[in-house]
Amino acid sequence: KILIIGACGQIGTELSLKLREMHGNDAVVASDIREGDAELMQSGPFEIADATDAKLIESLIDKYEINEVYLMAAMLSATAEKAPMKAWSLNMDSLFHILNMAKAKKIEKVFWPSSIAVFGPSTPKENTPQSTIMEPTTVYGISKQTGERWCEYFHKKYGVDVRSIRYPGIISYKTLPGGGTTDYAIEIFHEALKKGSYTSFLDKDTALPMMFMDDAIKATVDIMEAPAGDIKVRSSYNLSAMSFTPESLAAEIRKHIPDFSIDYAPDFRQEIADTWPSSIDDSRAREDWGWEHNFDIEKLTTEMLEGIKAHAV
Ligand code: VAH
Repeated sequence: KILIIGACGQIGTELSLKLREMHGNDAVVASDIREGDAELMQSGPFEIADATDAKLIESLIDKYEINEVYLMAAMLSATAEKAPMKAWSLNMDSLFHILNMAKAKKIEKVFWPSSIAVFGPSTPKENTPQSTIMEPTTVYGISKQTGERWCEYFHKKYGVDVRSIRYPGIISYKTLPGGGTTDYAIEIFHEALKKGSYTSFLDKDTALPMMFMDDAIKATVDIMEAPAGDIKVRSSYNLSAMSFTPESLAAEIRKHIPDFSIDYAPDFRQEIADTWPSSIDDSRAREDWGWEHNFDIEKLTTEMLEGIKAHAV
């Protein structure tokens, strides 16, 4: 049985629904600190739980006889800069609890998401390699990089089967993201449909690695289903699908909404984005466990515009 912690977040929601579709509704326990998507809460077991409350998480693991945990709770980059210590405790304590439960053999397999935010200003920006200089300058990036080191440590030292991906910016329409630097690439679609215009908080030529949600879910399911021996990187895998700038995304949207206009008012998030890679070399994920992406910027734009229209009430 599977436990998702942070099941009401942007990725958690769609991941939980996908895992329920694959394994059956009762086999996937969704948990979060707050309530979320109605379909998610009604389709199977749901528990309110704080990811930092080790006792409560352990009691859920016992109650449902959980053997696999997806730890999706985290404070994202922009929000974490505003509450550094709170972000650090949420992002790190939740991970330690799960790694220690896996070490104690209470659970067999763990998924923990990392991010391209582990890289920093001294990292090669183009085609960033799997192993390279990593000097992250954000609280979120520091927590993800530290988390990666601990995942590898628990694997090497105690044989914990923990698997991880460095997600790029994830674009989706079902659940909104909570306080990331890549969120502009979601807001832009909503505003394009609502108002025909958008003011971007990142500058026009800020290129960042991005991915459509379906690809992110596929990667997560694929890495978790791969034979343990294929997962050779036990810190976290580089993962990539596309890279674009606000300007090139706006041009793509104009193919559907010709009058769409964009202007730029960079805020504190620009500084964060400037420290991250613009494109990622994910050949290790492709070689080791057969990663392949399906969505490029064209397909992403069509899906987003149609998805938001279909979801609007
Ligand atoms: C953020 N979307 O902007 C997240 C992410 C690629 C960065 O992990 O904080």
